[in-house]
Amino acid sequence: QPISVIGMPMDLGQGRRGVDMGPSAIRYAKLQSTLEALGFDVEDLGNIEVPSPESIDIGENHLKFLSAICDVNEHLAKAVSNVVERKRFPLVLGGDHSMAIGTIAGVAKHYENLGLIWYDAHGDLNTGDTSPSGNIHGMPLAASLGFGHPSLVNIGNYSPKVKPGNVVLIGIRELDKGEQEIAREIGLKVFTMHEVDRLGLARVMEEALSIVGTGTDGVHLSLDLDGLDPKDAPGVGTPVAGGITYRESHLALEMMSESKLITSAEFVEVNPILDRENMTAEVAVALISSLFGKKIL
Ligand code: DIR
Ligand code: MN
Ligand code: MN
Ligand code: MN
Repeated sequence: QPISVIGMPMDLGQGRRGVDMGPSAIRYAKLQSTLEALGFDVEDLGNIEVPSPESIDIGENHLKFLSAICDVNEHLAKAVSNVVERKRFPLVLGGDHSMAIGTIAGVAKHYENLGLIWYDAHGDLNTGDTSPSGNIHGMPLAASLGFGHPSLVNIGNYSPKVKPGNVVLIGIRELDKGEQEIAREIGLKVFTMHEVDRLGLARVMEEALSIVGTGTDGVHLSLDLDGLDPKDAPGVGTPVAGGITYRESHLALEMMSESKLITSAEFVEVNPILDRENMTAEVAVALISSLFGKKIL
């Protein structure tokens, strides 16, 4: 299937500068030529326009930059939706994770029952009421499930985008109080680092793929680079020790590739300012190659 790349230079959803340069860093790490070498037809649609934080009002402190984030996510949703309509695979580069609200809004309206893999150190299950930071990058999974501020929940003019039973979280090792409560309440399937250690990543992926592949008609992958261990992916704004390794992550994406379930993907939170020699963007491109079927032999 042909691939369409969209850059989302979003940094309004969190407090550290530089993540707006993530899409450039991933392109600089040879994304397009790498995918073309695998035999794919790749078009790059460029970046969605995102205002710089200096140029706009931060608004309320528990939902920082709410109105601008909603505006740019509407634009992203339209761009992603157009790609799906053209029967191409949307590959979105970020940018902080608040952009997932737009990506998923653009994808989910084309599926009756979208599956969702949330690969992250964090649950991103906060709402304006539970968030300790007011950073909207900690809220996109909640918003996609229909929880939180109406403006976030209703991006694309419909809600919810996904059902709890079609979602798996992988790599989780930091949940705020309110996030634990909502995860339990709605019965989310969370593969924390405890399960990764206990079962091994292969077993976790088998279970995860069986959940998102049952009764669904498409699966979106939302991969936050901070799901990986900071030793392997240091260029992220909110690193958490004890993460999924580089090798385990390759296995995870190879298994996703073999499953043939994934119909859209985003790779987010790459921050080249915090990185070492663009290593995290290079990891993103390497993982994207595995997702698109790169084999060693
Ligand atoms: C924290 C951090 N749970 C928050 N979230 C992050 O601000 O809501 N998500 N870093 O990726
Ligand atoms: Mn606008
Ligand atoms: Mn995270
Ligand atoms: Mn995240």
